[in-house]
Amino acid sequence: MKRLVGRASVPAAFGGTGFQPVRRTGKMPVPPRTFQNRGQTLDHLLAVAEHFTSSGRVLDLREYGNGNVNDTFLVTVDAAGDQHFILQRLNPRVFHRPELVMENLRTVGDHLSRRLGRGPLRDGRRFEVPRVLLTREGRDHFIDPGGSFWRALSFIDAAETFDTIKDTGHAREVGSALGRFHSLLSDLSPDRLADTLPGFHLTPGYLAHYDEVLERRGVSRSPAVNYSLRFVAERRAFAPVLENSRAQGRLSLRPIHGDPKVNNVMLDTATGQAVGMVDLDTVKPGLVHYDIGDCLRSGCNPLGEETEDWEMVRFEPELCRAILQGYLSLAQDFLSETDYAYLYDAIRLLAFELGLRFFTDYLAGNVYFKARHPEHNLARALVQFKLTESIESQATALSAIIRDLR
Ligand code: GN1
Ligand code: MG
Repeated sequence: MKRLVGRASVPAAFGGTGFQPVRRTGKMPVPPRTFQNRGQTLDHLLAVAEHFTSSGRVLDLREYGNGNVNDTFLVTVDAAGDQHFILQRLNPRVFHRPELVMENLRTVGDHLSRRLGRGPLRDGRRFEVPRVLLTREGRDHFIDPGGSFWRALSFIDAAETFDTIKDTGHAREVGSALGRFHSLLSDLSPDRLADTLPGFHLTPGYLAHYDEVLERRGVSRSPAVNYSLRFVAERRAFAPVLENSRAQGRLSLRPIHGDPKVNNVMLDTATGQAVGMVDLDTVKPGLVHYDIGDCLRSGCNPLGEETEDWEMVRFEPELCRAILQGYLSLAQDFLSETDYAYLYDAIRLLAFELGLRFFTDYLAGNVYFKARHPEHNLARALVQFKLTESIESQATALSAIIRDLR
């Protein structure tokens, strides 16, 4: 977690003097992030935050985390109990039915409380996900006069997240958090969850959208763009690998997290053990392969997805082994032989898919992912394409790791 320093450091976008996202470690100085809620004043944000405080005053409000989609703030109050909470504005361009997102959060939260309420976990650990906080009027969200959808979540205390994996111990913890999450939800029917993001992680759909954007907007050529165009063209046939298997009934839908990247796993600050998962907006019915692939593409790239050294990006097989070990230590029971058969493809596909999504958004003019400069999504795409290449070049070794862990 970023340290709190007083209200003085108001993000530049809110008229403050300077905000530098803490995690960005690129070589260039980081310009202030562009906000999709630009124009909202700090006073407005404080007023929104106050709707979610049953008692106490808001002492501090600051931008939090590095999400690419929603606007997230950490709020500090002078209440006797929980002193921090997370305030978020859901991005309406991404979440068209925010009320369904809240419904899923409630369904998952209730299910997890029931499961965790049965007694301590076998390994004696705590495991938490954020709780939905209500407004003073008892609602799970607040719509401001401009129509923005706001909600508040509890803050998991004494825990922290990192943007990249530090070592194999950390990797095992990240994998185990996802394994725990899947295993705790394995008895929740996916039919109970709404599809809050139709098309999410359906690679053939992203490819069709890419074709449409290319056709509609054209593209100005550069070496990086040419590389990306070729990269996608050469992998078109691979894109439907998971969806075809699902259509054939070989893989089936389960509740998934949807975005289990490294910085969505909370680690206990004292022990380093995984104690929870955050960012549950993408929870929905899906293939566990999306989650496993996404967790690995995020966790096995030590340079991180925001690096500017894209040519140096590498998929680290020993981190992959450790993440899978952690994952399978808790999730082995519900994976079938067929599930295992698609794990390598899932690793390769999810890296490729995110690269395709970033590249498409660059071509479309940065309309989905927040971008700090016009080429930002192109740079992010190159990182994922390079990662995909590294995965492909280690296909035999990665398949052997999966076989060994079976
Ligand atoms: C987005 O907003 P954030 O950072 O939690 C995206 C994920 C991507 C991720 C890449 C709803 O997540 O799918 O993997 O960026 N979320 C959505 O960092 O599209
Ligand atoms: Mg997310």
